[in-house]
Amino acid sequence: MSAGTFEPLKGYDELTNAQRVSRAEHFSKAMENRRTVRDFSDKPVPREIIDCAIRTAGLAPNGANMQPWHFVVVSDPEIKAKIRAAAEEEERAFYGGKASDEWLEALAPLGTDANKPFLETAPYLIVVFQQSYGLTEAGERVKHYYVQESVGIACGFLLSALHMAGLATLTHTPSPMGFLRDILRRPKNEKAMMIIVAGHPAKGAQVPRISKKPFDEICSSF
Ligand code: IYR
Repeated sequence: MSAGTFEPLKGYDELTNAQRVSRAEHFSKAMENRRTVRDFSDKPVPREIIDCAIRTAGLAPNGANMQPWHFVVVSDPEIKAKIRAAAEEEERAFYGGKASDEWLEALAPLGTDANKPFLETAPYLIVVFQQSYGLTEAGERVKHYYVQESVGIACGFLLSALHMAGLATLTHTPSPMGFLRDILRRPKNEKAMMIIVAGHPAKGAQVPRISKKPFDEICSSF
């Protein structure tokens, strides 16, 4: 076993506490406006925003720095159409009997159904894959750790980056998602975790009126 090499920590500028508080508040306010959007416009988005946001996602803390993720950016209309067709087939099964009544009742206020036109309308689909294990060039397996946690955090970074760049996002999780590995020809060590739809909202887009739990319900202190 060899010990790692170390370098000085950079980037924690000397801010005053007032500046730190102000930054925290600004970020929180900006994130307050992020909503899951289901009504997208086909207005184009510069690809560099998507790449930059994915670079941000790749900075997420993760198990043993294995970076157990892969992001596939889909803008090709034919591939989007294939993904939409396969997702809608799964969703029809979900809404048509697979989902429990309790689950469907929980979803009712969101107004979702098996139609997923945004999978074709939005300019970009980012399909996030988790790598259950790594594969060396020689085809040997490398163990990955805390895969779901790591990829979940990366998705959070990605959603925040896209939002801060002014784009609307939607986390879409057709279930099961095996078709994504086939359509996008990903290797067997990868499993799709979610599709992040990114673009501009349609003009006049509406979102469900939802409330957030009060702070003292989501946080306690000792
Ligand atoms: N995957 C389905 C159902 C769905 C499930 C949950 I939990 C949501 O928060 C939203 C939707 C769909 O995308 O419609």
